Amino acid sequence: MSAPSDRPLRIGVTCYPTYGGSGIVATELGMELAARGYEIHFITYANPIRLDSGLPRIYYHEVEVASYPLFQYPPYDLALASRMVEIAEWQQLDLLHVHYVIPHATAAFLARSMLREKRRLPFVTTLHGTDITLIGSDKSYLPVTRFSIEESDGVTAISEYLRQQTYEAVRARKDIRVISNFVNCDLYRVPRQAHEGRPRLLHISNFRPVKRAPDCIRILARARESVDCELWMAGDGPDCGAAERLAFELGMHEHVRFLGKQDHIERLIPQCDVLLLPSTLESFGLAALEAMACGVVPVATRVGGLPELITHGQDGFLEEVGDTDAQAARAIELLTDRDLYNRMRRAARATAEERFCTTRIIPQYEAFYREVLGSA
Ligand code: GMT
Repeated sequence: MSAPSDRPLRIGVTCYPTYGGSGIVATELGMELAARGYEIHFITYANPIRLDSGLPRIYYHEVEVASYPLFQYPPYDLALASRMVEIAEWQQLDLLHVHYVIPHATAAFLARSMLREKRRLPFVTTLHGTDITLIGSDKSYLPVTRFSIEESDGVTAISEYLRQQTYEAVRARKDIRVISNFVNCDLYRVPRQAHEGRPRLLHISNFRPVKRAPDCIRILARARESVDCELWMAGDGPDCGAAERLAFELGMHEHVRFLGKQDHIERLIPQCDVLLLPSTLESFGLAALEAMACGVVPVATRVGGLPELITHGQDGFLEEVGDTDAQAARAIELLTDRDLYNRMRRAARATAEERFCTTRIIPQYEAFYREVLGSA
């Protein structure tokens, strides 16, 4: 069977649906492709967050994992592979696109192998970050991570940093195409009017230790020595309690709002001025890009793929991990120097529009699918 050139592709998408940036990117990519005429079949254990299933050409197929007294660990990856096979056959899928290596690329490899005699089912794997830098580099998963990458019909990474890491930490012998994360610049917009109330810092994350969420409280405390500002913390996760406790300890609790998980982050961001991203590591930093598209200037750390997104002093600031004084000083600069702030917010929006808008990035995925189908 050759690559279908006369009709939009039918793609099966697997991601972590409820948690983290990789699921968000997978979901938004699926919706963008569906809007361009593709048929998108999400094969996941739950309905992906941010998925608008009312959209045409979007389908959701739940992966059910049967439990059995013998199974101390129910084998999700096997249930996923079986479901991929089933959906590929029923829906005549052209390819699978899996996000995050473990176990999604491994399950896709299994599905492709199971269908070998009947039909072709190539799969594309997108690397997002911790699948390489944490899980993939851990010795218990390294061999299967390397194998699953090398067996993929096509591999993409969300930044040049992550591509290099995959070669260095996982020693995968595979061509890896860098296709950056993206933002819909029509949805994420600069507000026409300034928001009401005090200047506002924002943090968005899943509050895993890698995000260093409590640093945001320290930055707020230091910034408040110079500016009467407040902090909004959006999202939920393991460090949420620690951040809240620290807010009380530092006497900041009246100046911080914990908002929990947000369905419409594009409505929240424009109500803020500065995004704080003090992470130990970010392979890309999607929250920073979404903020930039809304003209909210990021103060982030000089790690991973962030320098590929943020040009220090131009469209955001980059400081060292843990140096909350330096990060606070940048926030103060932005909140007190109107000219600087206006210049940087325009530059941030321009970066989002000119380099990372869906109109630029989605066609790169479309071309990559055709390439993979042409050569698989
Ligand atoms: O840490 C997260 O936010 C979740 C994690 C994931 O793998 O689900 O995010 C990674 O992928 C995001 C989307 O591509 C990137 O924007 C994040 O930088 C990356 N996180 C890390 O590298 C720690």
